[in-house]
Amino acid sequence: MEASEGQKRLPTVSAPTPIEQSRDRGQIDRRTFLTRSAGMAAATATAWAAPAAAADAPAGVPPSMRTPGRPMSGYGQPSGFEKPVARIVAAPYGAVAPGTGAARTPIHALEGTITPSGLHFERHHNGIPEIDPAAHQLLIHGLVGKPLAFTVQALLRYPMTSRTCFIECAGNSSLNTFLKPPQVPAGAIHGMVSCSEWSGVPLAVLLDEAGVDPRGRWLLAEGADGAAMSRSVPLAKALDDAMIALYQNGERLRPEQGYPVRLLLPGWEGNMSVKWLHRIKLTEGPMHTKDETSKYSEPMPDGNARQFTFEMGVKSVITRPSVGMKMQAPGLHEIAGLAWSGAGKIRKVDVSLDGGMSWCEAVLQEPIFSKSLTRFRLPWEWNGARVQLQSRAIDEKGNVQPTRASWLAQYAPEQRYHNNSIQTWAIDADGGVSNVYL
Ligand SMILES: Nc1nc2c(c(=O)[nH]1)N[C@H]1C(S)=C(S)[C@@H](COP(=O)(O)O)O[C@H]1N2
Ligand SMILES: [Mo]
Repeated sequence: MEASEGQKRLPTVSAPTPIEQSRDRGQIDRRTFLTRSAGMAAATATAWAAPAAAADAPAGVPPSMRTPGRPMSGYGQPSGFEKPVARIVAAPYGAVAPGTGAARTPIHALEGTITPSGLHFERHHNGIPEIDPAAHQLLIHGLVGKPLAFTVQALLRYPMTSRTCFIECAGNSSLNTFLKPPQVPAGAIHGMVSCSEWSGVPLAVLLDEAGVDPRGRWLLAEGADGAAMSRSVPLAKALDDAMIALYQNGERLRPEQGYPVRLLLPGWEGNMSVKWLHRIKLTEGPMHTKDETSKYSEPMPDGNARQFTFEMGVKSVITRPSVGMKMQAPGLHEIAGLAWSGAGKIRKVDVSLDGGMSWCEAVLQEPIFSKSLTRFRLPWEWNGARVQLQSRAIDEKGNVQPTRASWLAQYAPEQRYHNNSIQTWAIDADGGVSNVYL
């Protein structure tokens, strides 16, 4: 047999070469690490996950090579081996209103920056309406020269544009405002954020056709769902980068994301990206709808409330390691996570192993898009001791992600929106990960 012939050992598997450590907790100087690992790659002498020693012989012939594979299909599905990757559904009103609530993206189970469409988070105020595109229209009226009604077919004829951006619910990460830190996966806490490539028609083009009256400084956007979700949007945003989105990651919008038409306001609180959009009315001022008074305003310590806090703050979270994972063994690991800002591009992400006392700069994965999820990574040698992992994002406008204490201090005690504060994951000597408040 071939396998018995060459029993020579591959030179691949050896303990990781010691690497200079900038701190006693095992934080590696990134440049040193990267230079060395590049050199070692050629010599194939680095073992991140201690692969088993193998004989220097051709691999055996697995069953998959002995038979033809299964046929093609019209629409691909994830591997059956990956079935547990699913949204985390929370329906707080149960059977009374099963479509009201949220289903979060399992960000801890994903890589890269684009959220698969079937895993984009869902947030509905009265379920997902079933809308026949042939019967649906988008009306632009109010303070315009000429009210216009666009069929979906008409919208699809316009020149389109594509852009990548995140959508984040203002209520994302509100679990971390509870008294005790919830011991649930990162996606269950921070998964009301997702990132897609959206395609559609710039709202500015349609407004130009309707002709905005100079008195029209705001617009009301209303959805055709059972919640009649509606928000007031300043005209400046509508003319800047607002999109009438028709496609998501190359295919038509998913019903959960607003099929057949949604408003997309990049970087602004998800609530304003009105789904199942059927009406835009130009107005002189904001309408103070139920969705922007009873909700999506933030009570302050002095009894006043902030209203129209449109932009989502600069934020990051380490997705690996995080709660539910276990460090297999001391040695080389990659810390990986997501950063984003409603103000533009992410400029820098720092990682701390000691609960924010010292910081090391992570590597940002290119390309970095404005108002989009950005992947950061940091190679790290865990020595088996307890650490407190944090990440802190800084955006191109110089905004810095706040600590939990400084974020909380801005608001009345029960305030839960716009929580962009720093997340701490503690890793214990047994490799278990827990959520801690610092
Ligand atoms: N018509 C309508 N639009 C809506 C909502 C809704 O319930 N109805 N939910 C809003 C909220 S609160 C958020 S966070 C985003 C969520 O978008 P997604 O479900 O595509 O992730 O849609 C917004 N647009
Ligand atoms: Mo939301």
